[in-house]
Amino acid sequence: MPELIALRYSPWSEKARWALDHHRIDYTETEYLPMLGTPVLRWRLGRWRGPVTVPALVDDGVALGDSTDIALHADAIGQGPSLFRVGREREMQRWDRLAERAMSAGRLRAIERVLADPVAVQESVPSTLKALPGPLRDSAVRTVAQHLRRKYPVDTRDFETTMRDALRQLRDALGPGRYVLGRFSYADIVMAQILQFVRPHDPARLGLGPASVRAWTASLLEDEFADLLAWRDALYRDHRSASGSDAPA
Ligand SMILES: N[C@@H](CCC(=O)N[C@@H](CS)C(=O)NCC(=O)O)C(=O)O
Repeated sequence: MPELIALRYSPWSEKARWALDHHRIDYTETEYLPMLGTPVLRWRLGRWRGPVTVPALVDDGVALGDSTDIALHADAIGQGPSLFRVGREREMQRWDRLAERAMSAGRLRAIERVLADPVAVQESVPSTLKALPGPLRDSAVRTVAQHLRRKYPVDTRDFETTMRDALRQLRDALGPGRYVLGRFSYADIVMAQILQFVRPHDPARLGLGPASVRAWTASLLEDEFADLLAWRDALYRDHRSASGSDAPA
């Protein structure tokens, strides 16, 4: 059975999970421990140089270390309608790149805000480290957060400009419709994920506590993009049930 190595709360992992669930693929999920889990991740991917990230999917000789590659693989082996539109590959890549930029800006902001709030730091302790004494647990979270900040530097520190630009493009693309490319596709999934950094959807499922939700939320953008938050919530309702699979058409 395919194994997804993922970070429970990460929007990148959710992109892959959503595509796998959409195609009704059975898989197991292993929680990745940032930094400490890197040697094992390298071994699972057979990749000894360069950065390795999650989500990663290991499936019978196939080792994929990128969320979009996992979604394409799910499309190839799974059931149900494709999430990729033939002839619109360039547009899809453009949305994926736009989402990547917005999520990277969101991640940097969220990391900094978590580090500034001791309660959010405590909430971020992975379950495998919960048994450590308090100060050690907190310093483990801080070390990992600083590692992530160094590993994923972003061009712009201006979260709001980057996010606002991406969200306006999303709004224009949707127009009066429901889907970025006319029908439900991977472009909707990736653009829904950027809204995690405006207001996280279903934080309990992702293991995000209240202080972490506050750290991730951008109240200034919440009102301005209330229509897109409603769009995202409807997308989850109609295309991703609690068990993960799409609701019946
Ligand atoms: N382009 C990659 C980016 C994935 C990515 O940025 N993953 C982050 C999620 S926060 C990660 O692996 N962080 C933990 C680490 O780098 O150790 C993808 O789409 O899969």
